[in-house]
Amino acid sequence: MSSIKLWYSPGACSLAPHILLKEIGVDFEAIGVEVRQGAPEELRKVNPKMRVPVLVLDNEVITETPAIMTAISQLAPEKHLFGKTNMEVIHSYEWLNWLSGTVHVQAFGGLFRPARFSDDAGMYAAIQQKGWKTVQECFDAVEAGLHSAHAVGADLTVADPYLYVFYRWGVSGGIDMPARYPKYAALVAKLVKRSAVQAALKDEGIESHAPEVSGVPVVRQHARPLTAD
Ligand SMILES: N[C@@H](CCC(=O)N[C@@H](CS)C(=O)NCC(=O)O)C(=O)O
Repeated sequence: MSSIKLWYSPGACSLAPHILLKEIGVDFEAIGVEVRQGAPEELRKVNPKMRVPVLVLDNEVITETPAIMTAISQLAPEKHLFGKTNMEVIHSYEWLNWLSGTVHVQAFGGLFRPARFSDDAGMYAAIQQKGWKTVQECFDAVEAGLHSAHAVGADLTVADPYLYVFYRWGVSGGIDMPARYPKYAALVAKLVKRSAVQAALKDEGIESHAPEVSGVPVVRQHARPLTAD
């Protein structure tokens, strides 16, 4: 592979593949754009869907986070980023599909981007309220679905950095994540110790939003649900 490029936006879902590229230790170019107020026009030439992340391997353009994670994993099969056994691979895809389709698009999409769900601006508040409720239901499901410091198996897989993205968004939204979701917080506390995570955060110029090792959260705020990351 002679050229690897990742289009990302600071703190967006693209943080997950950004971390994975650091994990596998390849040289790549990280191209930052800001999408909070909508994707910039320059993104259209590489992804007509106007979304990050976008991975470009030589001349091959890959969009959609689960596909991008699959491509990164295939660059370093020895890292077993989808797990070591067939069942771990299956569970990794189970997490990816749910995180991408339900947690991101349905829950946070309703909260941050109500215009995707209705052309009637009068509906936005109701859509955001439902999105906020769904976010918390999803976090309850994450907490119930975690049984160790990793989402799948005994080591890091693609599910861990993807879960981290939504943990950060939960903190940004004012949820006391360590108090309400201690297993989720423990996964994040362990994850952020990795040099790959620290390097990706530094590149993106963002805070970790991770709990202190002691379990005392860095951020304690009252619920402030209707803000975008
Ligand atoms: N289905 C896509 C969703 C990507 C997506 O929605 N990315 C957000 C950032 S987290 C984005 O680019 N938003 C720009 C916009 O909505 O204009 C994936 O899984 O990669």
